[in-house]
Amino acid sequence: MITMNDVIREGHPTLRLTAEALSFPLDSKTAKLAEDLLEFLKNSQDPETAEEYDLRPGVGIAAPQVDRSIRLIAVHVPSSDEESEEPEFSSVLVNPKILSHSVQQTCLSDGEGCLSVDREVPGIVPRHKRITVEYYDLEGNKQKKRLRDFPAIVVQHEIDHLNGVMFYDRIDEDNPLALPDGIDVLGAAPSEE
Ligand code: 4LI
Ligand code: NI
Repeated sequence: MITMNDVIREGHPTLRLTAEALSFPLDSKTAKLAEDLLEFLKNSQDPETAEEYDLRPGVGIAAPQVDRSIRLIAVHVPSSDEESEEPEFSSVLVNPKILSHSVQQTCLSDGEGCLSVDREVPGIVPRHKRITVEYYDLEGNKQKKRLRDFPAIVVQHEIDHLNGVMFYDRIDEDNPLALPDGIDVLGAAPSEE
C-alpha cells in the first residue's frame, strides 16, 4: 500500500524531470503501481483510512511523485452532488495528452495543493476551463475524455508533473493573487453586489 512515506517532496530532482512515455502491454510492476496510486487516492479520501495511515487527502497523483519517472497519472474526483454514488471522474491515464482546450481559463479561489508540497503556496494558478484529453487505459485502449472545471484542473496539475512543472511555477510571482482578465473562479462563495 502506498503511504505518504512513498511520496517524494519538492526539492527531489525526479519532480523536475520529463517523464518517459509507456508502451503496452504494461509490465506487471507498472500495472501494479497504477492500481496502487488509484487506491492511495481512495484511501486518502476515506476519513478512517486516512487517519489510520496519516494520509493527506488528494484527488490526483502522478507516478513521478512516487519517484517513478513515467507518463502515468491517477485521478479520483468525487462527485460534487451528494446524491450520486458514482465519482465524477476516476481513472488511471497513461501517456495523457491534451488535444484541445478552451480559451476560457479557470482557477481555484483557494489555490492549489500538492501531495509533494508540505506548505501552503498562496496564489492564482490559471488553468484551461475545458480540456479534451487523450490517454490510454491500463489495457492499452485509447480513450478520449472531455473535462471541465475541477476535474480539468486536476488533470492539468497532474500532467504538469509529467513535464517537471509544479503548480507554483504558474503563479504570477509579482502579484500572486491577481486574477487574469476574464478568468473564472471555482469554489468562491457567491459574493454580494
Ligand atoms: C478531504 C476528503 C481549500 C484549500 C480549497 C479533502 C476528501 C485548497 C481548495 C478532500 C484547495 C477530499 C484539493 C487540490 C485544492 C488548498 C490535489 C480537498 C482533496 C480539496 C482535494 C490536484 C490541486 C489537487 C479547493 C492551498 C493534493 N486539491 N484542494 N487543490 N479534498 N482538494 N489539488 N485546493 N489551498 N492536491 O489546497 O489532489 S489539483 Cl476529495
Ligand atoms: Ni501535485
